[in-house]
Amino acid sequence: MPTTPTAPETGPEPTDTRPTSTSTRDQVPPSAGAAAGEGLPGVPTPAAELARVAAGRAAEALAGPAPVRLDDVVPAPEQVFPDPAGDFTLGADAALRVSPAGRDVAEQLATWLRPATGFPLPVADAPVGEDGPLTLTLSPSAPGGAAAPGARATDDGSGGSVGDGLGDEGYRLDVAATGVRITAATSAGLFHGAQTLRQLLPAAIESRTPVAARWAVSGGTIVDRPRFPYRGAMLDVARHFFAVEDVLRMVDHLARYKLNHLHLHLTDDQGWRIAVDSWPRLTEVGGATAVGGGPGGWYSGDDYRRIVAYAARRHVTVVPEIDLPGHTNAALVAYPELASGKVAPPPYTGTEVGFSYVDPDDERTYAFVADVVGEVAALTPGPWLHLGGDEAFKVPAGSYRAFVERAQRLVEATGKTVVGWHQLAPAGHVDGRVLQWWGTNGDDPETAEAVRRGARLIVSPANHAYLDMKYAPDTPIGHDWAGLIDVRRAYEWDPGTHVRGVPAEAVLGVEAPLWTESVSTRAEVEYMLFPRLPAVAELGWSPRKTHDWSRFRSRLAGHGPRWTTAGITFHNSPEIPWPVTVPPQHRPTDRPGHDRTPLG
Ligand code: TNX
Repeated sequence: MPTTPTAPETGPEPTDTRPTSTSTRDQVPPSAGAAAGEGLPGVPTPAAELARVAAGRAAEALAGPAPVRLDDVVPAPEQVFPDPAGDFTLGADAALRVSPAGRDVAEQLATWLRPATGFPLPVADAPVGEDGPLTLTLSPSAPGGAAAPGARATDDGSGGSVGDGLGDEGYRLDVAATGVRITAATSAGLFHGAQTLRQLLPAAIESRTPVAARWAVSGGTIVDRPRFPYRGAMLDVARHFFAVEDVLRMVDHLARYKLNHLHLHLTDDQGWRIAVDSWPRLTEVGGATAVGGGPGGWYSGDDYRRIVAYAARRHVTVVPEIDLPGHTNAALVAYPELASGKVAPPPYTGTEVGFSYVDPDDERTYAFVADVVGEVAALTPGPWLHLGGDEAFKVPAGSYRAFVERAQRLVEATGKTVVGWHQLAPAGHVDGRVLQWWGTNGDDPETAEAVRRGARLIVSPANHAYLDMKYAPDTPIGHDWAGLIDVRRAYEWDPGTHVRGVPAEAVLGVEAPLWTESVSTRAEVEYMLFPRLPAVAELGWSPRKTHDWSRFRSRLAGHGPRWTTAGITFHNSPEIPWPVTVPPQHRPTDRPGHDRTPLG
């Protein structure tokens, strides 16, 4: 049963007070003012050139930076129709007008925009059709909309044409000199449209304190909706535990880039992180350890509900994972009767895998599985429950299959849809079952066969989508067993065609897992996420037609100043042509104090 959260939402409140830069002056490459040859007719002298650049910059400082282009949004929108005559500037007296059902999204948008602008931005109900400077319209019959006359779509036709419905998550954003209107058929669509508008404002909008800037938005229309319905990231809270606030902040990161699922890897050898009332020692004993001997930790039912509710408000669905039958040492320490030898193993704080398992031949194991999945399902409003299933190397194939088939039915009985790592493939199908493929070689006949039997696929190729892989040999944290994953490698693959024999229609979407054997602070999490998370987000959201590495890297470059202003740690990858405002940042710990800076 879905559980309604009772506690009021308290998210990571904005507290960052560091000064920010607002001018594109900083975005001019150092060489931009370099002089051409001296004294030649028609060629400026160095002094004249410097004077010209200085005058240009002075004018720019007065006028404010050129607005972000509509086609600079990440992930790339499906269709973009620029209108240079339609630039809009947000003024101090602007109000947000919203159709009543969209009120919550309007309140969130106002919360993002108030700190930097210093504007009051009141939110008022508005009947459909009565536009103001910022209008959000939620209308179940919202059309994809008519394009501006003579406008040229960037769409390739594969994702539908202008005028089609916006679907469950699509939106339309119109910017004219008189105002901005966001239209959607669902509040998820409206929310994605609001995130797009946030990106179209100057990077200074991320400041937590008022900034004097011209809050200009490029004119034109965006009509946008996702390529895949499932776009996610995973946080392993078992190897190292992460506080509720850290998880909420990760939800904010996902939501910025229109990712809509947060998979929490809640249990593993090194720790059990979710309270199960009927088996209390799971957290009391099994929650007290972590990789490297750290203190561990766990989420109470209320903690977990708070995460789920915070995510839901941002249109992110939590996918809880209880990893079975392997990766269970913490559970065996707490309840030795679940171990095949009926003796508690020592707590495990190393990083090996594949040695532990619950006893598949003992009925008590199935009572345990039923209780755990029953309680976790009851705390989880989303439709998914992830059963793990990976690396149970010590369980013979026949026993493994029988265990998984029974466990799948126990999940089904809770009303949730089974998700599991692709090792589940040989087990019998249950309705709607989803496999998460994490291989490194797209030739996987067993997975393709499970798909023929009805399974759908979330694709997480370890050599492209694993965020715990190092960027480069000198990345201070992370693994390299699946290779190095720089930003280009994270971007250069296609979830629709990656696994041979699996048609694009069977692909539910894409997910980027972050395993945390070597990741233990919020800054380290962010360092591994950024800038690769936006690359994965774009693979999940944008039509294939927009895929273009050289455009992507330059679009992504503009996000560096946003992350800096928002206090988000990121890897200053040499592949991205960052504007010079981006400070050198080679290690996640380079910025003392940053780890404690929450984000709204
Ligand atoms: C494999 S991928 C695992 C995890 C490790 C990870 C490290 C998968 C389903 N299992 O247990 O943490 O590699 O990269």
